[in-house]
Amino acid sequence: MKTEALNFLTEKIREAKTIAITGHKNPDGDSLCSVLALFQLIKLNFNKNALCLYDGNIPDMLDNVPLREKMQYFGKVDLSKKFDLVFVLDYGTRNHIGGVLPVVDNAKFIVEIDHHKPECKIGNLSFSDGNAFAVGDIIFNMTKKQKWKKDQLVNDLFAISILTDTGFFKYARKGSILRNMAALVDDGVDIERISNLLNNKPKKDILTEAAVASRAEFFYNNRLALATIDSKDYKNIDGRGETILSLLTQIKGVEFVVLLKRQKENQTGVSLRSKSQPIDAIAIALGGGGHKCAAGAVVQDSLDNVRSKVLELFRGVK
Ligand SMILES: [Mn+2]
Repeated sequence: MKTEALNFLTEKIREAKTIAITGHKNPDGDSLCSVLALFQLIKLNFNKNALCLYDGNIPDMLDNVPLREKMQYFGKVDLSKKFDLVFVLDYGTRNHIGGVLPVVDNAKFIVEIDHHKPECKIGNLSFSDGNAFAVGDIIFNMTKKQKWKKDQLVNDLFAISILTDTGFFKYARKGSILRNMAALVDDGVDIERISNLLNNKPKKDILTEAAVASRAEFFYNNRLALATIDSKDYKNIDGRGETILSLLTQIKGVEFVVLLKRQKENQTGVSLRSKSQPIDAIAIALGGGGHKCAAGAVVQDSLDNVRSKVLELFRGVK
């Protein structure tokens, strides 16, 4: 992170009269909490208010995160307004921004902070780091470098970003993110409290997820587990079916987990997980993307067709 870029950013925040912050559609822990952490940092350090926008659904498990009430649904704001400064965090590609995209396109100045590959830069100023594990971690480093003031809310939000995007450190590949978390713990973050704050799923969710997992099919000598969320289940599941993925991944001998979601008659969501071998190429082949061992796509095709296509693609990596 270059000092000049950070100073330029500081200047831009100082000049801006109107600021909006957004993440990707259907925010996850990192997307939501990095938006809210930045909101609070701008308030504390620049005495400015920012509008926090989202599209899609915020999962119930994130209902208790600090400042959650600041998030505004894009459909309730004037999208034609030209903001002086718009931050786009953890967005992945333009397609992931959803209904907030007009606000980004109308912005006088766009700052992006992201950690996705491949890079699809849209900002006038970019803090994109494909090696970072969470956007919350990038903003934590920014805060440290700029010596911005932060409070307990910001610390908790950084911690939730980091914990959720690293799967409570399972995917942490560098010590730096643990050292940043250590600093947050020394600053008053209680990991057990945060973990309990996220145990907030509706009963129907967990029971549906368990039922979907129990109907999973197994292929290629039980190395691949495939679960299917039908339209009826889909309404009951909030978020991305992480419990299903986690349950199936725990099975001895299972290397790959595929979760197919019938979102519409001709639209199927695909989540892919792998214990070790990279599977991002499969997500890319389906028109999606993601990380090496956790990727996904939304395919405009029927569930049956996508199922055959995915099984065929896995034939090569089994
Ligand atoms: Mn993220």
